[in-house]
Amino acid sequence: ASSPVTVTVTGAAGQIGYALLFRIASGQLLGADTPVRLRLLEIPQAVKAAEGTAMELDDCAFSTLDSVEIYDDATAAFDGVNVALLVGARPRTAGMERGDLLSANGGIFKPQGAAINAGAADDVRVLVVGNPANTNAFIAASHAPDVPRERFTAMTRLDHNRAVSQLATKTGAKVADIARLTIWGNHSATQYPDLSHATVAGRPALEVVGDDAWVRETFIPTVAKRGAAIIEARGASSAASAANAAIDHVYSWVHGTPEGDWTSAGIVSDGSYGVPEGLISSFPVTSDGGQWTIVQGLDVDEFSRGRIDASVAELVEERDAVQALGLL
Ligand code: NAX
Repeated sequence: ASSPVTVTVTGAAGQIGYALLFRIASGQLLGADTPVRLRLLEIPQAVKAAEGTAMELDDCAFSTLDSVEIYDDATAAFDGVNVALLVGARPRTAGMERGDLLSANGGIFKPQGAAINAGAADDVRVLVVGNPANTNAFIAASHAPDVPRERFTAMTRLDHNRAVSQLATKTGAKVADIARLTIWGNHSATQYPDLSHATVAGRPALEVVGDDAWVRETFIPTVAKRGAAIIEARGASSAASAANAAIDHVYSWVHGTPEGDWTSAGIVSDGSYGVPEGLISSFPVTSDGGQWTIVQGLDVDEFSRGRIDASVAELVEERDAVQALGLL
């Protein structure tokens, strides 16, 4: 077996944390041959709950789990970290203005970015799950000037997986037959789930569906509003599916994406597809096991252009707002 990999999870005592930690510890994140040194970061009030989860992790007797440590200090929690999963964030509560939301999250992601800068391993990979995920990743990256910006990513894999599932159901195909689907832009209601390059068992998805109205009036809003539909049904936000998507994102990053296919991830823009350089936006991406690469050369028709531009405009607004608040 290889030497242990240090994985730090923030918000470890939250509901996504509870769905995520056991899968990481059991080897599903990095593989069955890679021992995991798990670190849980929480706020002081939630440390006791995290200790309870750590007891349960012990009780699983996972052969892949090297150790579990609990922290309420970011600098210590990220010292030597190889994979950082930033799940803990300040949710929007009733009556909260966007500025308040961004400030509260700046207060979390600024020090965490600085702590990653101070102590992370040279090969660190960061995934931000906590919302607003793209902008939180942008804030953290801005406070980690010594870490290459492309190591900071934001999760849109849950949106991607939701879109794959909706398309498979509509076409009667298996999920494994769906390829080349893309989520563009922000992980928010403005996101653009794009079927224009997707295939179903090798055939163009739009041809198989044969119904533009379904794509525009049902598919896109269903994917974009799925989070709200889950809250409505469960009385709590997506947790197991979000944890699953976080596992998928890191697994694809570390193990690579399959030949001929791609996935979706929020990564730093190099200016591709007219997305301003430096923004953390979702793109069609492949991984070679080391780094993400934006799939190049896709045709963007007028409808797609409008949808991508609208979501990217929201990312620009969020960036300008955090800049005005002095969070960068
Ligand atoms: P919970 O409220 O259950 O858990 C959040 C945890 O974070 C709490 O235990 C809290 O104590 C902890 N926390 C807060 N500040 C912290 C800090 N500074 N350091 C360490 N821990 C801290 O939320 P949960 O349902 O687990 O969701 C977590 C985040 O994921 C939320 O921001 C949520 O909006 C976001 N989501 C993102 C998704 C995505 O696709 N990118 C989908 C699912 C989810 O909605």
